[in-house]
Amino acid sequence: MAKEKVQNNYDAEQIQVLEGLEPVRKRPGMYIGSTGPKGLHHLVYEIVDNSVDEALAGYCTEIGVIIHKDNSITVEDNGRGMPVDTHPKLGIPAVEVIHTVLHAGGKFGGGGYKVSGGLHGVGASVVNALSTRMEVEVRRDGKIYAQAYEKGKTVTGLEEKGNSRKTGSKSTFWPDPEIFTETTEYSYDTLMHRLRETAFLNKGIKITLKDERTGTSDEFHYEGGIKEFVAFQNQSKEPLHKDIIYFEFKRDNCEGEVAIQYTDRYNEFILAYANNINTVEGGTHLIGFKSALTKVFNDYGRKAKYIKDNEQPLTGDDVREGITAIVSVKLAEPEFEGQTKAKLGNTEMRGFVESATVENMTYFFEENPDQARVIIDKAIRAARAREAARKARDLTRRKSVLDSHSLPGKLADCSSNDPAQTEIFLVEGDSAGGSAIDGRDRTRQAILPLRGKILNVEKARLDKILNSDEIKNMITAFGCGIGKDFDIEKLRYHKIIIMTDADVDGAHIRTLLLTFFFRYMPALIEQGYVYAAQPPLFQVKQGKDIYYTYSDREQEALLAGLAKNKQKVSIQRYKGLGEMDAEQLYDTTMSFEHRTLIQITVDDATRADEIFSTLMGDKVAPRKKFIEDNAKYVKNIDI
Ligand code: 28F
Repeated sequence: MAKEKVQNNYDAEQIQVLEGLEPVRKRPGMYIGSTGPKGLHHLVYEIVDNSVDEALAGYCTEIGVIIHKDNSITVEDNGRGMPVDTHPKLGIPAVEVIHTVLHAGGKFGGGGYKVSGGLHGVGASVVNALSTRMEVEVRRDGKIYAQAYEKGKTVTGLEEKGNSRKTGSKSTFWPDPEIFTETTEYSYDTLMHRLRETAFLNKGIKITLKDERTGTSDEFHYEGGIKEFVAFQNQSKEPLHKDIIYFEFKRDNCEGEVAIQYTDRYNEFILAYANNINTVEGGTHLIGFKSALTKVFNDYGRKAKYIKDNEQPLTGDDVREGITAIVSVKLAEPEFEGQTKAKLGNTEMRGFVESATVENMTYFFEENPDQARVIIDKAIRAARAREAARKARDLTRRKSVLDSHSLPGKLADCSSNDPAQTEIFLVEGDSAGGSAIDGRDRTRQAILPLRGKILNVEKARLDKILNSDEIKNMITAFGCGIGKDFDIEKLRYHKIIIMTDADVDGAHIRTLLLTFFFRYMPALIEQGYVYAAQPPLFQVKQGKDIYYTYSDREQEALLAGLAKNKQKVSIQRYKGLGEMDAEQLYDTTMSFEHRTLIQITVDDATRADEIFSTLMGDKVAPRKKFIEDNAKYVKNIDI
């Protein structure tokens, strides 16, 4: 009697095949974070990460990314080529498993490990599920194979297309507009920044990006890896010492590398990565790095008698003043924690990074006593300034200027004290400030007039910053303190609206304010409390009708529309807020129903640090280049 064959012990992969990729299309946010622009760009990172893994395994040296005119994307590498042999259990080619089974292609079963991360390696199958079409081409074993999918479903067999002596993988995908309802348009800038970062983090890989919509292209190839990353981040700062400190370290199946260079700045800029993922929430590797720095500075500083025995030890803030550093670790089983899974949890990584950093920093200081002296001196000066700032703060606190119950005289506060309902306008100039005070909604709108330019905090230390009245008035009015004292819960207004003239000076004041917020109250920007008001550019009168327009394009459209009435129009171009009376200023720029506010956000701290240190720093060449590179994005410059 033939034994009845009961097949009911499906393994995980077979169950996944049965389920298909429907779960991904039902809840895409679970797999790529969001279906907005960030999620759209994650699709590219997922595919690129597979090529990066092939490079880290030692088989791929070049990765090419192309944005096509129809906003489809091609990623190509010169690795071994995805396997095409038939999967023993599923009876389909390995390349098809990789693209149709969720969480399949746990890349390297044995020796190597998957180190690049995207959203922690959800892989090509998710990209496939969220694309209307995906075409894959594999070159290996002297042949060219191809297969196509639509919304995650296989639509062709694995076909042989011809012969080739080269090896590698190429994927082209068309993001599904049903999923990416906000936009399916790729940002060259966004991809360029991430691909450059990836090239920095994986030394030796050549990554090219080409935009067929514009003809723009870039190539990133850094044999120096994160050492070149630090040099790049410091290009518009003054380095404090000649050498970029660099060391790498390995243990079992973990590896790490660190690059450090101090500059004349006062802020700290440290990027920490785990498996190429920017752990913006930090984690054990960063904790280990920071504690090692403090230990080495104090040990070496005391031994060299730079720090007297009776003097207080240097704090973490002191030793990190002016630091630019990249800490990058790669490990087999990373544990990502935190709100956005961007915090490394592996406890062993703290000791791993700490001991390597203590050993290598001590070695560098002992081998380069002159550079060590300069670096430690800066930390000692920072400690003294910290002391001075503390005294200044205590002093001002005694005068109770900084805390909120005695508000600065210049502040015209609002009557409501429910932060969620209230907003504060930072207004350039006393005349506009006066109009804003007269025209405002006194229940919900507070006005703080700013007299001219404020201090450029990019090049000033905290004790100097606390001497500026404009800065002190803002700190007091906001009520949430700054730096280490900052407490977002104490913020007195949930909208901070910068209202400056629509001219170059107004833009400069806005930039100075944003530099101050970004350096000393970053959470205000990160959590979306900061806005820029949009004053009108023109007032147009026709008969008794009055119109306001906010851009050249809007102005042209309005004039074209009014031309049909065959009636004279009079046009006034506003040169500054002060030209409007209180009622006009309120109606056009402040009123809840008519105004337009631009919310200030920081998507990428690396980028923001680059922009602020370039624009606000003291090196002219990088600033000139930045402005030339970005002038094309500026809408209305009045030359
Ligand atoms: C355009 C994106 O996806 N490149 C890839 C490889 C190479 C191998 C591989 C990938 C083994 C069985 C899991 C080849 N030969 N570029 C890419 N290149 N995946 S993805 O293997 C997949 C794993 O399934 C590869 C020998 N070993 C590995």
